[in-house]
This record gives sequence, structure tokens and C-alpha cells, in this order.
Amino acid sequence: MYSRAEVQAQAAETTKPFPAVDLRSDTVTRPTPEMRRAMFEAEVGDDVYGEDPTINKLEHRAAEIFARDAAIFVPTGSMGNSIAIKIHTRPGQEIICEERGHIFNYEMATLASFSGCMVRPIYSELGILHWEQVKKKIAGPTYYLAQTGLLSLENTHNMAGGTVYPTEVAEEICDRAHERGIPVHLDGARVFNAATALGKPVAEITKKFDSVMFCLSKGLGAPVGSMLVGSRDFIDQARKYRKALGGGMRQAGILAAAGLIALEKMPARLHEDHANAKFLAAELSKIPGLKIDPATVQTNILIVDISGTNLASNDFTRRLAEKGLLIGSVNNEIVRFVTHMDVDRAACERAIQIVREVV
Ligand code: TLP
Repeated sequence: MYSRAEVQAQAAETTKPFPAVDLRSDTVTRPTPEMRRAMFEAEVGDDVYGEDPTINKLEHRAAEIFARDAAIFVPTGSMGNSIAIKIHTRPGQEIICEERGHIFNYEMATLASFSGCMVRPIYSELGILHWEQVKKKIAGPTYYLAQTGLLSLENTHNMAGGTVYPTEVAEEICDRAHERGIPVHLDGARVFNAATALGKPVAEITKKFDSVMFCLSKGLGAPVGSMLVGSRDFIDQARKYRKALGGGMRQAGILAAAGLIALEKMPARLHEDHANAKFLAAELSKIPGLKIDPATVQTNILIVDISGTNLASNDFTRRLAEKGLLIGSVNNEIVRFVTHMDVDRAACERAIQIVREVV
């Protein structure tokens, strides 16, 4: 999404004397004072020996909240997805996912290099796949066709604009895939945003998936960390692959202490980010040259087509950054705004003002 030079330029903006409004991602949040205190006081041990009490507590709570056998802490969402894909597939198989999916576009082709698989992508305007589309892409039994090893859904769908799977749509895919012996993984980096939008518990909207990855370090505000949840056998295997990838950390309870607060307390405030995103969408849609349908904004992500401004997106984001607003460029015509706990309504109003000035 960003070149190294862009990242450095944007980082330089954040050190300017006036406060930048940073809507690049919900990954940019800083830990709350309560998280920092908990990290300072965390009881720790060696997690590779299974002896870190704070990690054990976090894994136990994650399993409980998702109503699953077990869970495992991983350093990043990308590692969580890579591990899940490795467990579910064999080399030479295909993985079906939506064309703008994170596992396909932003994980450095790890599904190929680590698991030996390739992607059979399906495009869907709002990022939500339906069984009728999926079933056409499942490989037939012909011996020389690469077999479908896994379906992977993304909820919310990041690059489609934080869109949410209706539970019955996701469940139909899981049920039909299972009838064919194909597992279904959920890239639920922002599954708590999905649950908030649907008004349902995460356990309910994820119950039919074989495995779920979710991030503590996005909307939930933890500084580091993601979780994988699934069956006992799946998590036992995940522990081995996490170590293989270099993700066996030692006194990781320092991180889990913040993760516990993220997990227990932060889902309850996500509706504020969604309300701010809807506010931004409504205001941006009134600015000539910007294309966004506020009706499609369900959570905290806005994907905006700026081709009508006649500015390339890098130019657009640079001009905004000069005035103190940081957003992300997805491609030449598309930019992304993401709301999170470190931007309040006043910051969003300032963001709109800056966009108006630039356009
Ligand atoms: N997404 C990041 C970027 O990589 C695009 C962001 O700023 O949104 N699944 C989904 C759906 C994600 O959006 C992300 C991160 C991940 C997985 C990976 O998580 P991390 O960054 O922890 O590896």
C-alpha cells in the first residue's frame, strides 16, 4: 500500500508541531494509559515453555469469548493467517478468496512461499462473497486440476470499505464448503467491528468457521498482537508453526497485558469509530470530485475514489499531509480513511476541513 519513502514522509508529518489527524489505519493507535500500566505490572514467564501466566490468561479468555476449545497469541495478523493457511492446506492446492483480500494482496505471497498454494480470486463489489459465486470456482475432481484446499473470508473486508458479512451469507458458505470437505478460515482482523455493526457476539458470527484470526492491534487499540482461535488440535498445530516462523516469544505477557484490556474493554467503544466513519462519509460525499456512497459505510473504513479531483492519489495524500491530515493511498485513484480510538469527532471535522481546502 505504501512505498518506504511514503511511509517515511508520512512519519515525518506526525512529528510536525501541530497535531496531525492520522486516519491512515486503525493500526496507528497508541496504547492507553491503562494498557501501559498493565504492561508495566504484567506477571510474566517463558511462553515457549507455556509458562507466561498473562499470555495463558489472554489465550483462555479469547477461547472463551469465541466459544472455542483454544486460542494462541501471535505477533501479527499476517502470521496468524499464514499459520492457519499452512494447517488447512497442502502444497499445490488453491485458496479461494475475494480479489482484494488481505491474504492475497498484502501478505507478501506467504501463502505461496510457506504453504505452496495459489489463490483463485473472486471479485465482488462490496467484498462479500456468496455461495453461488464460490461454488463455480471450486475445482472439479479432474485429477490434473489443482484442488481447492481452503476458502478464506474477510470480515470486515478491509479494501472493500470495512463491509460486513451478513451472518447467513457466511454460514451458507461454511455449510456448503464443509459438505465438500473444504475448510473455511476467517481473516477476522476486524471481526469485533463486524460484530458491533451486526449487534451480535463474535462467537455467534464466527461459529461455523474452522479457524478465526483476529487482531488486538487494530480497532481494539493494543500495541501488538493477534489471536488465532479454533479446535484444540488446530491450536496445538498452530503452536508448532508459530515457532517455525520465529513467533515463539518469551516474556510476551508484557504484550498480552495490553491485549487483555483490548479484548475485554475496547469492543464496547467501536460504535464511536463507526459513527465517525459515517460522519466522514456523509461529509466527503458532498465534496465535488470525491466518490463514496455513505450507505455502504458500515464500520470504520472508507474507500474513496478521488479520480474526479484530477489529482493522483499520492499527490492528494501529500497535499493533505502538508496540512496535517494523514490518509492512505490504495492505488492511483483510490484512498482510504480509517477511524479509530485516537481520532474523535473534532478531529474528523478538522479532517473534512482539510480535504475541502485541498480539493
Ligand atoms: N491491514 C493493514 C495493512 O496491511 C493493509 C491495514 O492498515 O489495514 N487481515 C486484514 C484484513 C488486515 O487489514 C490486516 C492488516 C492483516 C490481516 C494483517 O495484520 P498485521 O498488520 O498485524 O500483520
